[in-house]
Amino acid sequence: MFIGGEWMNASGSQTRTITDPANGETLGTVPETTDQDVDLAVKAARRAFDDTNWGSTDNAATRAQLMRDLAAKLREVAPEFAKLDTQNCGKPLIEAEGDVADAANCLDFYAGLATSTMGQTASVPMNMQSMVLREPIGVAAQIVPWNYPLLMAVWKIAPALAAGCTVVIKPSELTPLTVLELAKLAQEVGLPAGVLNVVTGVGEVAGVALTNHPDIDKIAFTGGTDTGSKIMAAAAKGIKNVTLELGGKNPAIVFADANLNQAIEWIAFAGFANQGEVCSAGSRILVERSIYDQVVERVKIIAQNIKIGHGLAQDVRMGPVVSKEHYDKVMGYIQKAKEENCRLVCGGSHPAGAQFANGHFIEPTIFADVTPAHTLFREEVFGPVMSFTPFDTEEEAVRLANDTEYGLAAGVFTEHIGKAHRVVKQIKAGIIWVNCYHPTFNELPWGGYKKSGIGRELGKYGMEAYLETKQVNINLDQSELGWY
Ligand code: TXE
Repeated sequence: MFIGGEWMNASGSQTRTITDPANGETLGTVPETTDQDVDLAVKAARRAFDDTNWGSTDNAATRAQLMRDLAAKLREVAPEFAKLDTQNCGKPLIEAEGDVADAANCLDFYAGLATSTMGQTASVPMNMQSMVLREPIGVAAQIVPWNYPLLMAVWKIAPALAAGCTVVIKPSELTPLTVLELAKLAQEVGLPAGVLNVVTGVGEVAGVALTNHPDIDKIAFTGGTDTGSKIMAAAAKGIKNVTLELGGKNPAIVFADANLNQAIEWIAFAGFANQGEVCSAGSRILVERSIYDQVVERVKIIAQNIKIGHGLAQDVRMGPVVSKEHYDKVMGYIQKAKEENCRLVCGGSHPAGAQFANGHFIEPTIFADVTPAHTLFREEVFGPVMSFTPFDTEEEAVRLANDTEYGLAAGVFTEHIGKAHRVVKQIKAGIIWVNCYHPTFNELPWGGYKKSGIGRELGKYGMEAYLETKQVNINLDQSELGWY
């Protein structure tokens, strides 16, 4: 763990073995953090916030420089970080390389915002000079998942540091390695002790201790909706500011007038990128009936030709899912879809071959003729499993798209500009792609409607999540009050 600028083991001296989900090989061991360790980390972050000038406005340029230095260091060692994320969570190297590049850019983007946060002045009645100041919230507890180990951490660390907060971050117990490596780089560039602390360990111990700690001011979480609900309950007890980025059951609507050659590839990418372990994965494909069979068939051909394997191997575009537990969960959804008579178009099994024997691999899987009555239409699988559903009218497409308790992302494929805008306005989701799927930019807000979360990450919106707002009224009038 990295606490108060020092590397340490857990007080209980317990450890956890971290493995490669593609072959079960051991990658390392990390400390299994206890409540006591979390307390140490929060106290270190508290001291760095309360007793140093880290968060003050006159330190903003220094914060920005440190973040740029961290981004530069990360770029220097990008290949090692990409390799480590691939080994730890299974994603293809080409995706991990993109994640590391995005993470470095995210640090640079927020370095820019560190020195450009501004309050406001306001015109009010009475002879007052009124203004609104923005200040860092304080100590941020950040809990991140395993599907983008480095990138999700940086999406949280970067705006917090830029705002002047201090951080205790807990990576997923499955994928802590690149966050620990990032802390090493932070130490190398001279980030002051206590500003960034990393605790490893399971959610039920380290996560609970962190979200219940009285000395934190803010909780930011990305993960499953059930865990999000528990975290919100913990935040409610302490009246803590909370940001949640949760799951999705995201639709992509394909109209008959779409550019099909383009749409087909984006649709496969929507569902199968990162093994489908993406909160914004396009997992419910709604297709206008006249092109339905053709679209299902063409995406099937892509799915059957996706190269599966260890993410480090050449040309692999799908690795294993993250763990045995998650493999069983995804396989359980496939089994259920079969039992509920969804039509299996392709995949649905562990791929055959000795090279897959010790890994949590699942074939790219497509079910067709899925209706809102099916579990597959409603529940987030978080694996390489896509469902296809036909529709007849624009109204029906919108109704099906919104027929979910989630509202993170959606895709719309059409060459008709008016239709695209009409549908975009009606879909209740925080992120919508038209004629593409998944491109994500540091400049733009990321987050969901409905059960997909609360608040936004990225862009200036992501910075807002770490800033308090203070009104100040200065009386310019010299007369006495005359009230009593
Ligand atoms: O996630 P958890 P899990 C979805 C996806 C997946 C499901 C469960 O559908 O199948 O969630 O995955 C920490 N207090 N997503 O169980 O539990 C935990 O240690 C505090 C969507 O792996 O949400 C880890 O660091 N922290 C998603 C983090 O929460 C707790 C990404 C996420 O783990 C905690 C991942 C607790 N009580 C899964 N319990 C997305 N939105 O991208 C766990 N944690």
